[in-house]
Amino acid sequence: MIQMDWSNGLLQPGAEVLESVKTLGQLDGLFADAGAWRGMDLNTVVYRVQAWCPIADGTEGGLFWGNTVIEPGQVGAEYFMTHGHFHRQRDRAEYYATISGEGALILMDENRKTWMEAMRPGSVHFIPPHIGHRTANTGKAPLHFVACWPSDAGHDYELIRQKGFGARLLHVDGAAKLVTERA
Ligand code: S6P
Ligand code: ZN
Repeated sequence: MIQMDWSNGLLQPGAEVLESVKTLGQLDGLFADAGAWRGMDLNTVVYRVQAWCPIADGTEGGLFWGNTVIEPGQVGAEYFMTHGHFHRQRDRAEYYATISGEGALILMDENRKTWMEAMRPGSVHFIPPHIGHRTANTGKAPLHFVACWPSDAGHDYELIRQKGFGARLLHVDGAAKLVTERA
């Protein structure tokens, strides 16, 4: 058992809780506007993740629990966002549930068809098998959400690192708009 603060999703640190922080500098190449990225303080924290892994990574039949906090911000017109990934075992699904803030869950199938679901306090999202997923903060406050995924899902970042998603979430005319990448 561990303790979670339901007001923000944060887990009590412990031996089974892994923590990571991603700064702008660690997200080189993620955002479309490289010029805007270079002009920013690269020590700026974009997002933090905690993952409770009570059994070994890769174990079939188990579950992991985690939370993500994405800071508000933009690189050029593009909202602060996570790397995004497919699960290494592509047929593994996942749940996300939003605690606070406003954002978007960006989803992409294996043919690069990309769509989004709005994230708001209380929204619960099912990420189906075979679907790449990334989250972005479209609001002015931190976006907090929790997640639950199979312990044998694994993470495949490579495909998305190389090709990105089929669309980017941009701030256009005062609103969040999913803009399709040109081929
Ligand atoms: C794990 C789950 C989340 C993400 C986190 C950061 O399956 O989807 O905990 O790891 O939101 O995103 P990313 O793409 O950097 O792992
Ligand atoms: Zn995932």
